[in-house]
Amino acid sequence: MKGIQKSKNWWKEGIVYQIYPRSFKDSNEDGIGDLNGILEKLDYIKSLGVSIIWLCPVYESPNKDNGYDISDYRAIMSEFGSMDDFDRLLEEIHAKGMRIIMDLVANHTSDQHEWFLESKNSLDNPRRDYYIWKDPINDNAPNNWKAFFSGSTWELDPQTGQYYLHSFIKEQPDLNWENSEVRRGIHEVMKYWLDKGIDGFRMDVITIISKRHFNDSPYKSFSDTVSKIYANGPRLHEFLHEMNVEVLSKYDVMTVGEGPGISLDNATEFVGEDRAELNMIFHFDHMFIDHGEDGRFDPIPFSKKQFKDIFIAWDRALEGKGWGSIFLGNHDFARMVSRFGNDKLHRDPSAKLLATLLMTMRGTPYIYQGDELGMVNNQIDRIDQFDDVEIQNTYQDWKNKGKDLDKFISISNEKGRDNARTPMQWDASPNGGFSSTKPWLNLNHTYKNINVSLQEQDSNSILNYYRKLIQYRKDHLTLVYGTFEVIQENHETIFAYWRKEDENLLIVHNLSDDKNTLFIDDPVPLKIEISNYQDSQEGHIEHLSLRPWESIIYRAN
Ligand code: ISL
Ligand code: CA
Repeated sequence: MKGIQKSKNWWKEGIVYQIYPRSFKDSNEDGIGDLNGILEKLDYIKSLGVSIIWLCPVYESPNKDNGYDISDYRAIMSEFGSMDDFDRLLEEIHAKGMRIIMDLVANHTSDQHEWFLESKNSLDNPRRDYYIWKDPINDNAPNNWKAFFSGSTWELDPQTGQYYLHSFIKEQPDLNWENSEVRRGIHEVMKYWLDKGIDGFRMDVITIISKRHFNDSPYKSFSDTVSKIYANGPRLHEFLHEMNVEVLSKYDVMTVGEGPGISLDNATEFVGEDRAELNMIFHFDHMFIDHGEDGRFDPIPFSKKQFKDIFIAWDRALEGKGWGSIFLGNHDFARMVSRFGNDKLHRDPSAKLLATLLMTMRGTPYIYQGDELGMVNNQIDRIDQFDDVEIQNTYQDWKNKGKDLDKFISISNEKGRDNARTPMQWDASPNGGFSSTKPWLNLNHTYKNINVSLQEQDSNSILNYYRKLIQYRKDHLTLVYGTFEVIQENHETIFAYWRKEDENLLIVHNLSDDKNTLFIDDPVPLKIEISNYQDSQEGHIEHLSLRPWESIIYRAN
């Protein structure tokens, strides 16, 4: 078989666990998760069997966007601890045989970063050109661009009379990557952390660092503006290649690039083996499956067939050319079991099915904290109980436009980012074992029934199912390097595929609240390896009848 799928690598065999530090574990009773909290829970993380930790931003930040607005790339946010705490955590992670990757947020900084403070100081400041400044046009913003979290992408600086570009909130000014000093500055930041010994980066909205032009967007829909104007600018791949040559190629590290605008057609430009850019990317085709023209607050229905087709198409696009990343949730989306499973009638089997999908498709699996417990979406009734700046800004926008605000709250409960950001549910004690004081964001209402402590005691729990699956993936490298061959591709709800290499594994999932039957051509004797139901069918099966959300890993002899 061809190239990339075969070449062995730790980041292909690895399983990533994503930590949102603010919500993982509070060690000093201020209601905010921190680095020492993560240190306290390293044995728990290790017990999952995962091998790579992805830490969301922990750098110094005014926290307008929870750490994605960085004011000093070389310092730790004081709420999270100190550089000594970080160094100890790094050492312990390595001592336990795990690795750690960090978030690199390089499209923008905080407006409190010294580069920006200097840049906005005067028109002729040496760092003026570190950011993107434009003159007003007819006393107005330079163009009609909309920011990701609503409003214009332009903010007027009264002191110098120019506007600066911010693709996200106004406290996140975009860096000017055309300036080689900016690029060198970011390379130095990367080296600083890599020289400390970290094992790689997840690169935040890396697809939008090269700006195409600054003309009006002719597109009505925001997603078109993003994919056709903001993302994939003319020098993007040049910048990524340069970063690889100058920095990444000198270390044994992994990289995963994030951002809108990555599509089936251009994916291999980022991860093609011959490109020397990135190892992996996060595309959003399945994550935006329910986004209408106006994005997440304009939700649309989707079918299970669409969902499964996206994974099939992506495996084909990367086959032999690049390596995939498999994820169903992160800190930017609602809980995966609430979106793609059924968190009411079938929470247990559907959470286990989605876990099986993560561990058996081709690509490196990423688990988001709490998903290993089957954590579900939250239920909030008042706007002031939300933290997320995206929710707050969009609420104001709806309010100004006279739109239905009750509907907005209900969409935020279903789709908003805060769902993923409530504190980790460790036990049933008053603050869920996360902290001894009131947490920065209220716990999800389910924490008394869904928590680590309860699931540790139950050999059948979702948590223990994750452990079993992870161990199985580590013992069966066919799940990493084997082929991916879909059967009965047109089935509306059953997703079934072979993974073949040293052994032949058939994985079947019924993505449905109903029973469904899979017809197997050329049946061979099948033995159950892992199943989320008792007494699943095995043997010589022609018609495989699957119960709601039943998911089975078979081995053929
Ligand atoms: O998730 C998205 C929209 O719902 C994507 O369009 C987009 O890639 C995402 O908003 C970018 O997210 C990343 O950068 C943001 C930060 O707020 C997110 O937490 C981070 O993951 C700005 O740094
Ligand atoms: Ca704390």
